[in-house]
Amino acid sequence: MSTLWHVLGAGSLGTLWATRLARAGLPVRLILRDQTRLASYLAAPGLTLVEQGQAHTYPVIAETPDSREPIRRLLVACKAYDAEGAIAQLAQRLTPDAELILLQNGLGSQDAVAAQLPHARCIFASSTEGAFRESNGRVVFAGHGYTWLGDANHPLPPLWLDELHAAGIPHEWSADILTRLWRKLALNCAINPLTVLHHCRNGGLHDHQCEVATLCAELTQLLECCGQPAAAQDLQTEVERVIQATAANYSSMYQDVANGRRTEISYLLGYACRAALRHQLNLPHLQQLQVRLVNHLNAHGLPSD
Ligand code: NAD
Ligand code: KPL
Repeated sequence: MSTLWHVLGAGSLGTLWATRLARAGLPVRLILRDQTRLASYLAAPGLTLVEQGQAHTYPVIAETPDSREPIRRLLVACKAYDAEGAIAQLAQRLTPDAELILLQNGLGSQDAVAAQLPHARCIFASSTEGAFRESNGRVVFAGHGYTWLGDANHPLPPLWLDELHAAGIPHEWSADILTRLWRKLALNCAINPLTVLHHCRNGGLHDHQCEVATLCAELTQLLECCGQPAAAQDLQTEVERVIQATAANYSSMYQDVANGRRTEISYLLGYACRAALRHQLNLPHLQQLQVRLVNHLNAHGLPSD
């Protein structure tokens, strides 16, 4: 009998994972924020995944954090700024051998969760899959990609990776998940804030090549100083490649701001600037970028933490 997959968060990635696991016949339970959200889910139960224009609905059972059932395997699919609080609510329900998969972008939230749960295994993930929520319970699979999973403390992969395989979730066990997360953080720091400040698609950064190059040089210094030389390698070339490959897209941060949603700044640029400060590293352009972004968010009535 397979272990029940508890999925925290019925947003884009949570639904993308829950529907594919359910489609493979694996047991899935959705954890919703509160009774109000549970009541509206129960009014039209099931999660819908739209893939290549085809919608399929899967009958996933939902509950709230205060349900009593023990949790052995938990996919944490909320935003980075919600992760610590969400886990605090569930801590009592986690079994002594519980495993968590943390899907959050950026850095900082994973360590905060792991520190709360010294006995649980926390597996960090970095994903290039793309999905967006069309309406409550309905998610569109927008970009095929990959999810790298890893555990900096235990090199051995968990046996349930087979279940991801069965569910058609493209993934790879990564011995250097922190390098992947740092590399993605650096890419996001070099691209996302500038797209917000210049109000442009990723490709619009072709007009700001000097600014991008200066940021890449400072981010390279930061990665090397933080013991992440592999994540620093050829960073500028990679950033330029991503800008080119995603030229027509709006960055995730641009979309958050455009839709009046809180950004994950504190786990991306904020994390980078705090790391620089800790290492007494002077990175004036990165720090100036953060000041500009915080001012921009404040001017738009959005939180800057
Ligand atoms: P989302 O906002 O679509 O979904 C998050 C969900 O978590 C929301 O439904 C929210 O209500 C729920 N939630 C928050 N706190 C909760 C709590 N205490 N209990 C229960 N539910 C709670 O976010 P997303 O786009 O799925 O992103 C999740 C993470 O994955 C982010 O860190 C994001 O950067 C990363 N990511 C997303 C994508 C994507 O394509 N959407 C791709 C790669 C990485
Ligand atoms: O991950 C991204 C995002 O928009 O968050 C890319 C496309 C790499 C831009 O930084």
